[in-house]
Amino acid sequence: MIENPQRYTVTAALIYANGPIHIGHIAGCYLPADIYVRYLRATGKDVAFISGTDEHGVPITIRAQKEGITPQQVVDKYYGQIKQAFADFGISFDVYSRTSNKIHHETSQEIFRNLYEGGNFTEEVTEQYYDETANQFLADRYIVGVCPVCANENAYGDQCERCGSTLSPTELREPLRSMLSGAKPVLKATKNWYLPLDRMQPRIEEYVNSHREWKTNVFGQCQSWLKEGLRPRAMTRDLDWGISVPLPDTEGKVLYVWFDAPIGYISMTKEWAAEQGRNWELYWRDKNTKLVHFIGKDNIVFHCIIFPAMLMHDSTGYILPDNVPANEFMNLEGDKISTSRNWAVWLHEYLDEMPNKQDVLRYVLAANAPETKDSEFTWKDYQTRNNAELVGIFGNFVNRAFVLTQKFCENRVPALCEPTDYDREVLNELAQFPDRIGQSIAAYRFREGLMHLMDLARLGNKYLAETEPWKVVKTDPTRANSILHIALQITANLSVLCEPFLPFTAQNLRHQLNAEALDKDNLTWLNAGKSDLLTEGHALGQSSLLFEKLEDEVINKQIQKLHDSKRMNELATKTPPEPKGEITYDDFAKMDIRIGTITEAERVAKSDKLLKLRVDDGMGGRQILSGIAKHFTPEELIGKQVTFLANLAPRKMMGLESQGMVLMAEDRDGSLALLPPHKPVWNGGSVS
Ligand code: B3M
Ligand code: ZN
Repeated sequence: MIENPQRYTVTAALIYANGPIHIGHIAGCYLPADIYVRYLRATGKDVAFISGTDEHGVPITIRAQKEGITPQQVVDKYYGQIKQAFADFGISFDVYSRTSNKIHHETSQEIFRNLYEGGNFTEEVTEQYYDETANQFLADRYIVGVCPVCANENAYGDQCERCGSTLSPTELREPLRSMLSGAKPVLKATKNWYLPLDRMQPRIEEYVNSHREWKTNVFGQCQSWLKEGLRPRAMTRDLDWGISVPLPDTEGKVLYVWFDAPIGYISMTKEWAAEQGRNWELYWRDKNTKLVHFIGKDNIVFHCIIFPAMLMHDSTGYILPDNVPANEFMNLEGDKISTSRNWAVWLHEYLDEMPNKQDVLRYVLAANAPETKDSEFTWKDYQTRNNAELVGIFGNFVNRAFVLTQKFCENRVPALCEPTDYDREVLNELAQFPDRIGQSIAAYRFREGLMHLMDLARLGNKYLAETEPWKVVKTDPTRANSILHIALQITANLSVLCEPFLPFTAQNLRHQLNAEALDKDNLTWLNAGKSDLLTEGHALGQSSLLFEKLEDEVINKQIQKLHDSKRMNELATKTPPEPKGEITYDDFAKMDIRIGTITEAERVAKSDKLLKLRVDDGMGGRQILSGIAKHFTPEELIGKQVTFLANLAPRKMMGLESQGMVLMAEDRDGSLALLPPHKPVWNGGSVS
């Protein structure tokens, strides 16, 4: 671990540009990264915060196939959307770029060449599945076959979605068809370049073992890979979407997406540095630079083993990741977040539907971040944390400090007089917070840091509750002023210390404190902890509530939306019932089907299913019992024409006789529909 770095290169995973981002991505990776970087900047550190979209690989081509557009169209569409959502959410990247840029292609090819020339690849000819109709080798995802574990006939070459097994194409019991053309895949020889990780293991092991300070989940995962023994991994693939391999006779091959993607951090740093007139090499080659990768847990091996292996074998001299504080996953309302099942809270939709509530989501996701184990987001918890914590603790304290100052001190910061012992105790406590919060953030314990921040607001509330300035003012106005002075200093400290977590609130609070009229160094992290952030006599700005209470209605709407989308999704995959066996015309002609009108309808006592219907059948009327009470109210049926089976043998139900059966159509979602003729016809008219 680098103890006193001169500068920081902080990266957040390059998400595939094949769909929008959801709260799981944010809680797992982008929010912790942003909190960390904002804290570094606040403490005056030199930091480059790098991210962008990963625009290569099979996930992009799959999406293109699904949407019926080209891979280029896919990445163009999602790059813009993702970048905008991050910006609106206050993720403060220094650069947000893309791996389709020229500089990235060049940088990736250069590193590939460096490794090649250094003798760090092995060439291997292997048999890979090939689609003879599409004239293409097939990525694992494009091969459909029989799962060796559960016999599912629609398993993919990389995974069976029925039983969840991770597979390789040769493990499929039988490769049945190519997703490109439907043809049966055949094996064909092909040459690719491999990173001989087996050979490189000792050096990688030494590197990983020098980082026992890594989070247990991260270190543990690395150890288990190493223990199993690393295997060579192909760094080129037979695919037509990606960066071409910078070697002769490699047509139809591209760099493996996990080779080029992490290099994106480097090429994007180059873009940023060029724009800023800085030297990118300081951020990637200087030993005093601390390199930190924020990612989700599914990317650990690539960032802790494969990328470092590439960097350490490139003789041009790169630094290695100093830390990879990967998080676990965040679940949603009791279920795994799933893009394909549309079980997610999408960031761009949240920003639309909950305007100006970025910090509420940032707060809830940070308070509940999956730092050490999977965690869970629920809208109820979101509501409670907003109402009880942001409104009830943070907002409440700040609001009281402002309102009392307006009331008793003409909205100016009053003087501090001789502090009492209790004042001193509170001020001493206040002085601890910047370090306390900072240490948590620096150690990647963001939940803990946020808890400390809220403790400062709690301290403020407690101080006001115990000193009661609104009472004291009647007998000792000087003392009341002094109390408010301290309360305002706590407020000013909150505005500084909340910034990494709640940047919009920090901005708002600064404005309400009229920070613009203060010396610009006053409200800074380096100054925080002190009790003179606000000068005596300083005029405060106009105050307003920082947070507002969220009513059940708003929350229930979000919950309903989630469940609706899940239902829609389930319905979309449902198929009509299996066909029944053949019948003859005579079989059909035996049925006496007729039209009638329901003239009376009522519930059958003691049954929650049955309705008793009176049907005008043109022959004096009849009684039919129908198990549709859950679908219709009696009132809505009266007067409706229906189709019914007239010659069904009478049956007794709940002691009542049913003379026939009303026919219904069943919809995809299980709801029922009556079958009236398309124009009114006479009762008793037959259907044939
Ligand atoms: N694109 C996987 C993902 O989006 C991959 C991350 C690359 S980080 C260099 O989860
Ligand atoms: Zn399976």
